[in-house]
Amino acid sequence: MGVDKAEDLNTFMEGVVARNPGEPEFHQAVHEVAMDIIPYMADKPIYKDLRILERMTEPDRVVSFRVVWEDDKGELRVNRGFRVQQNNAIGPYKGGIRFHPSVNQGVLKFLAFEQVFKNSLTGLPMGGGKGGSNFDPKGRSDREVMRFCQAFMTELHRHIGPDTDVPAGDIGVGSREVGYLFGQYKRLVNRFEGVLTGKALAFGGSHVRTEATGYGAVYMMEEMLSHHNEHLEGRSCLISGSGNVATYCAQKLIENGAKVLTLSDSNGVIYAREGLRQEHIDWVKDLKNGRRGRIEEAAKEFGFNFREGKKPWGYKGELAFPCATQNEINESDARSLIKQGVRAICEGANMPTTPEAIKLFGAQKNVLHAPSKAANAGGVSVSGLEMSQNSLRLQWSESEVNERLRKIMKDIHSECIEHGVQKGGHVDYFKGANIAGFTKVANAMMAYGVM
Ligand code: NDP
Ligand code: 2IT
Repeated sequence: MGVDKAEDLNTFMEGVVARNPGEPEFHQAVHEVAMDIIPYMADKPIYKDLRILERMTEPDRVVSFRVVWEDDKGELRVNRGFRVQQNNAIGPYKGGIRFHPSVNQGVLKFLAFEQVFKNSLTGLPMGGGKGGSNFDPKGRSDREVMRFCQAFMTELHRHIGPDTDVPAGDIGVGSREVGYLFGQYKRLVNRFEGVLTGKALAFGGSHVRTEATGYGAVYMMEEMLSHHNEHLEGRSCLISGSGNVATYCAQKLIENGAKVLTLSDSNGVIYAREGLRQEHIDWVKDLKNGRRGRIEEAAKEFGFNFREGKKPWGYKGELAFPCATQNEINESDARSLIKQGVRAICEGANMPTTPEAIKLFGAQKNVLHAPSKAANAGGVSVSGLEMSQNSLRLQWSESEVNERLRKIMKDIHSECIEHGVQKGGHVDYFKGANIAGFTKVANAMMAYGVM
């Protein structure tokens, strides 16, 4: 980047930081995009004159509300709920809901901002949004989770709708929570409509939505490798997390003959020297969705190694799939992965790599690195397909949805190549995804005039 552009970036980021105090994850997400978009706009003054990037960093609106619910002991609990409606230039706001104690406005603004670019990349008509609460579902009974979801939706319902804003799951929100949320919405508005995605198959859900994010990340990895004349088969893989994204990522890798060495949760990492098998993944899914236990139990059950408080990045593996949470690969994790010969990183989680780690990977010409907004777009893509099916009042077959998902991930990869290929053939997937995601939204915003 030239001196002028670097100055532009600094000035722009100073403004973002001043307008959004105390929101470091949001600053980080904007910086990651602005680094590529500011140089891209240098010879396109129209974007700059119309302050498109500045407008994109300002959410259309942020709704914050009180959620009061009763626990099993009859005590009242108070949480905070949010919905960030970031941008609806190309379609209704669309994005997940996260229930985790770390949720705050800044975290949801980073996720909503990212979602705008991701949803644009899918090629489907979806704007970007994100919501959630600092509610911690861990250790809560089903009934407590139900009462919380009902209280949360009692406020949220007035802000969403099938053509306005369509939430889905994210950390701490899976099919159980989507069921409770959808049931309460339906009761409040007295209409059966596709206001949430990730619904169960019995009430308007789509085949492959549960699997879509993990499968999509593997399809993305396949595309990256095959672009470089390589394959998944026989490759050793490190996966973090053991929730929705991690388990279906593992499942698809195993199906493709790769060797999955690790899974993790916030307590530590399990390591299977011989590789995990499908029966182990099924067991982990039951553990997490049924008993809601800890990953350490899988180590005890199957004799795997367990390292408390550790992440997978200290192990040797060729392909890394961070599938837990933001900033889970820091500079020293990146050094360790590079030292152990990592070939590619495909981000299942949102913004799992710190800026310092991105820089380190970027400096290695033999390391491929797909950013979350491209690599995990499979989930929201099938959500978009769920919305289409709901509008049609139809349900497509599993193979039809899976084929569409494959095609969308292939197209996203092509878009990254189109905008991200560098001299010498190295692909900057971050740059490619940022530019491709940006242009569609920016052009729609310009068509609407000043607003
Ligand atoms: P789940 O709630 O199903 O699983 C989350 C997993 O990540 C759990 O193993 C959890 O461990 C671990 N985790 C969460 N927070 C932390 C933390 N602070 N430190 C260490 N481990 C943590 O969520 P998902 O699988 O749905 O989501 C995982 C990631 O993928 C998130 O970044 C999400 O935004 C992203 N994503 C999800 C999509 C989806 O369709 N579900 C779509 C696109 C992206 P523990 O149980 O100990 O908390
Ligand atoms: O981060 C994400 O893309 C999601 N949590 C899925 C969003 C969705 O609307 O399916």
